[in-house]
Amino acid sequence: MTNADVAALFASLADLLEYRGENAFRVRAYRNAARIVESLVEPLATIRADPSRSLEDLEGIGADLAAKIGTILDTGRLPALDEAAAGVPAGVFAMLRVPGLGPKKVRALVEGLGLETLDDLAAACREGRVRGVKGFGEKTEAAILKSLAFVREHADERRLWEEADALVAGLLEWMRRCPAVERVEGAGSWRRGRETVGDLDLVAIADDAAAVMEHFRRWEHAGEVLLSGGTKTSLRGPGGTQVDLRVVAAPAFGAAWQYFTGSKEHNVQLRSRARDLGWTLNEYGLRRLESADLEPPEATTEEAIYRALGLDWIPPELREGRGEVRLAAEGRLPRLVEAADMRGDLHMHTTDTDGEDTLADMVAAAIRRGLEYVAITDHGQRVTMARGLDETRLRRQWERIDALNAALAADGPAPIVVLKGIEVDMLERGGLDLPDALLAEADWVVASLHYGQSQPRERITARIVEAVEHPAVNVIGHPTGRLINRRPAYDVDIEAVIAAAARTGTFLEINANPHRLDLDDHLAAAACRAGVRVVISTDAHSVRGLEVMRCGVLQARRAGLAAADVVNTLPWERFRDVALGRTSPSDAERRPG
Ligand code: DGT
Ligand code: CA
Ligand code: CA
Ligand code: ZN
Repeated sequence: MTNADVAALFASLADLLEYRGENAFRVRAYRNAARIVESLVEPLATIRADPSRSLEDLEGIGADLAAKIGTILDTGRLPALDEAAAGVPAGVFAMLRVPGLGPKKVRALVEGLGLETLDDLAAACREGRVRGVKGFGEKTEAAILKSLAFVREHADERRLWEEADALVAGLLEWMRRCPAVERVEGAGSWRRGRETVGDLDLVAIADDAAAVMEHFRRWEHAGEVLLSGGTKTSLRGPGGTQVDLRVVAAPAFGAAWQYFTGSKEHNVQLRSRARDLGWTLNEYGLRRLESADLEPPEATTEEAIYRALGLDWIPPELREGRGEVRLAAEGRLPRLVEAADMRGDLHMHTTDTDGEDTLADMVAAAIRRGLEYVAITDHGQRVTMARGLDETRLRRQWERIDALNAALAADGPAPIVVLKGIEVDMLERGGLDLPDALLAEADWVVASLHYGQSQPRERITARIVEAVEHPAVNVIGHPTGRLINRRPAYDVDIEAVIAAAARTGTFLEINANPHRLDLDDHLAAAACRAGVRVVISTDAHSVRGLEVMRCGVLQARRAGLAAADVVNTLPWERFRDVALGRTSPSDAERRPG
């Protein structure tokens, strides 16, 4: 049971008591208890396990609450809550979570209309029955319906990392404008680069925590304040996303930033390592288990915390409890690939198919991004919706690429090499959507599966393995086809695909589009272990689309990949020699400046 779990139980109890119309004093006491527990930085279990301390020493926690917390920690249950819930329709809890509906309103609705579930509530709103209840009008009815639709749409939905990143960037900028803030950083799953992010976590250094909280609540996107304590404030940001801000003193910043970056699993492993070494670790720092009065090691930086535990500093992307602690102990952490390592982008579209920007614009943008080579990979003819290219149109595009390369090299060394590529489609019946002889002339071939995605596992696997084995195919695009939050991967034996890629030297893509990130971190790591090299590609459909390379790099980092594991970190000449081995680029002499 975490502090948050305990707090949630008290908050539910307060809601239920209020719903039942019980003594307002008791309601307030439990609501306060929830707030106090939630804003504690130290785990309740730690305090309780320490024989020299008592839960009752915590401000605002008396004997009764301390006993209830003890019961929760031991049993996971709060008996008073079970009692209060007896006879209350199960749907009441869900109704209490509808924005704008407090316990009193919910009770009026449940009793006035005999509602039992959220669906009942929605139906009552639609049928105009809610406005008949005392205290409700047409406006409230409409507002409830809107809230219900929103809650339903976004329940359990985690934000894509890129969206979360935009929020964090804006929020950090805002918080850094607060004079009381000495330093503020993002933590949690955002910092670890997870493909989706639940809530946002910020850690700040300040002496005047109240001033920081006040500034936070004035953020332009700040919505409902969920919790406001001395060291922690939680509120809803855009789209209902929760943001947690914690304020600590400078000497504990490293410990707090480490703790709130997580992951939970990683922290559990660190704590257990600390215990083995005779320390206790929490968000305040490290203390000697036996002699608490010994001067503790400094906790100002994360490095200091890891160092004190005999570990190299671990990049946040690796902090998932997947063996990184052992590697850090043995000094064997990989040197992870960085965005600055990327030299080429090998999957992008233009206005010739479904891109928004022209060939010339895409190449100009790639030059501005400092890339040494790009492959233009518009869709093959099977993708009719995107006006996929047939042989004639593809050859015409290649002529324009030849001309563009010549123009780029007209006065001195070309700033970039443009490869003549194609994204061929794996046909439903097998085979590719353009002739082999044509593909043999391409500099770079991406093979993707867009149609027949619901075929049985053997069919899908056979189609992809066939493409892997095709002599002209360099890389498999978005190998599993998943779309985050929207569509699961197709049913494919990905291990067979990885094995075939290892056998044939075909590359597998990490598609950097934040909706795809395909291969994901686990599969990219598996591919790498099997000896497959990956290509990180943007699959850009516009100039702006080229920016998502960093999302793909994050995913590769989470997979533990070094630059050497990623083909398009190679400088042009090495890339040409090593990666284009099986095809012959039309002009191997071309060199960027
Ligand atoms: P999310 O928000 O679901 O995408 O994932 P996180 O990892 O950001 O999780 P969150 O926001 O619940 O907590 C942020 C970090 O705080 C988490 O990664 C580790 C730390 N943390 C929170 N609660 C606990 C806990 O009960 N035990 C431990 N060891 N760490 C915790
Ligand atoms: Ca979080
Ligand atoms: Ca959080
Ligand atoms: Zn594409």
